[in-house]
Amino acid sequence: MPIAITRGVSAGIAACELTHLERQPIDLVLARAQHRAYEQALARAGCRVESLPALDSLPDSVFVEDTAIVLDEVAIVTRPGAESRRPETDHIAPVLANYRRVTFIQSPGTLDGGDVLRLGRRIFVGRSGRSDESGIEQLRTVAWPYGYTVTAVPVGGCLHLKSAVTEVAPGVVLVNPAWVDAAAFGDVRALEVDPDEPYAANGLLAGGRLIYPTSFPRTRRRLENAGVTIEPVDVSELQKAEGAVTCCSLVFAGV
Ligand code: CIR
Repeated sequence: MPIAITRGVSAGIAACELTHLERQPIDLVLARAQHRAYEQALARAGCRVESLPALDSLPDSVFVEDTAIVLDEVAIVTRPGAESRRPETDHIAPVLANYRRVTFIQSPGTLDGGDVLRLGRRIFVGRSGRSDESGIEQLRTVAWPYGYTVTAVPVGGCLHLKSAVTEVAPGVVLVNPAWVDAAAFGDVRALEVDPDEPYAANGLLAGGRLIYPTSFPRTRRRLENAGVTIEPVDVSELQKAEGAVTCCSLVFAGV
């Protein structure tokens, strides 16, 4: 059974990092209800959800994806590009130690899990404002002995690589071509987001279905026409914090 690690929404989320969005008021009660519904969607998809307590002094800590990369063989705790987010990693490392050997990205390298897209044994890392050459090289050093390739990918106009591309079915990616060139991913089928929905490329594949925001109906139609089964979630409040659906969990194979 896959494991999905999540963390409750911080009471301090209003002070989250923002790069491409204007700050808007976030309804904490609604954000927490939406987050619980997201956890239920993960459970319906067949995951065992390990829901960690909110960390009220760390505004972005609901976005656990950025704190680690969990491969079948090893977990790599990141060193997030935003300084305010670095203390989050102290809270994820002991949890992951229950499942995997844990390694750490070391200073001065930076790496956000949101920049890391794994397609089988191929790992792609966005060269974004959050992840640098040293972080990418350190990930490569840990992953290559297990047979993974690690390829840096230029990404622009968005926060992370996975703002621009995610896997929506085996061998199928959903991309915003304005932010990343799908040719980087080689032999995959690439679907494009609707041009009116630039933020629509982030979906979370779990248990054969795609956990996907309700806010992108045009792209959703494209996905359904391509045969993708959608599990809809409303994450409007987390989107105001520049979050999406992959960022709120770490999903990996159980042991
Ligand atoms: C940040 O800027 O770090 C947060 N406000 C949003 C992080 C979203 N994470 C993700 O897409 N993996």
